[in-house]
Amino acid sequence: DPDALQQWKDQKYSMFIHFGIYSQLGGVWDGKNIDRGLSEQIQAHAGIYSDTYAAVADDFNPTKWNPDSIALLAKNAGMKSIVITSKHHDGFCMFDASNTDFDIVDATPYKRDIVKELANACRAQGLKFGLYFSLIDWHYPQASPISSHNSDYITPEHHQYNMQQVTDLLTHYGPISELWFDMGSMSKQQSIEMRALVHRLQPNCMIGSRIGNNRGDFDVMGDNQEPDYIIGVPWQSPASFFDETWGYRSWQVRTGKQEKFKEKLTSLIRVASRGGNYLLNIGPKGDGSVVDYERDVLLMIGDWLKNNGEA
Ligand code: FUL
Repeated sequence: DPDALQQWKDQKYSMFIHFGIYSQLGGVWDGKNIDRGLSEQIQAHAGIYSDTYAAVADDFNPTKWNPDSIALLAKNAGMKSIVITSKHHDGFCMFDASNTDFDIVDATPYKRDIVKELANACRAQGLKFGLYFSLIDWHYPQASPISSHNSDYITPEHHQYNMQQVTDLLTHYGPISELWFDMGSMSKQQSIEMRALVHRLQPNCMIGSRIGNNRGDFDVMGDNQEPDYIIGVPWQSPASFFDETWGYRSWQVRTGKQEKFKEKLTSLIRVASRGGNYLLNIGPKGDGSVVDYERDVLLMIGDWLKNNGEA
């Protein structure tokens, strides 16, 4: 649908959220700050066994998670949509998956479907709602094992498993504006099947290029990458506050807010003026609260946009 494509392009600025049981660890394992790799991937970087890692879900109870205030924050920041991690590489589902109990409803004391409640909150604020979905999975036994490059092939069983979860996500959560696939290497046939499934269930759902094999509707740049050339297709730059992590890191050293505000606003303007979408990430804490620093910088950008007639 050309309208859906245009609407997606017109968003220009959106919120990315990395939230999962890794948020609970905040970049710390066994009393040590794990400074290798991104904190949402701590399972791999700290070398945690799958069963031990899965037990983190037993204590995941983000009672301060407030979908309505997150949606309001995005709106006040001048953003037009929210894209949240429905499943990251650790395989933990932030929705009620039909084919595993390793999810927010079945495996945690919280028991509430985070994807569903955020979808509703976004709709109430007039925001679009999209989903990040990791194609690799460190929990599913039939998937390729953890590797250093995260781009292993997807086994036939794992592909069916992912297809079922994408079906869940596209049938129980209302209109999904984009599906942000990540990592793994699907075969051409698998990418074709996945694309067909998404568009059969929701023809207006835009697919990110990390689905592989040129089967995306828009190009996703490298993490924190901004092209300095004009791209002929719709595109997006995913951005994190700091290069080191997307998921919450309790010991992150943060530069001054004013400096960060200028840096991120500059990126937003650069991306939007070249026709791209800027997808700026927040990493809420394990209790579900938003990091003050991130909220403050987002609101500074939102105020600037309002004062300059851009929002
Ligand atoms: C990457 C992932 O491996 C990171 O953990 C993060 O989710 C980033 C947005 O995409 O490829």
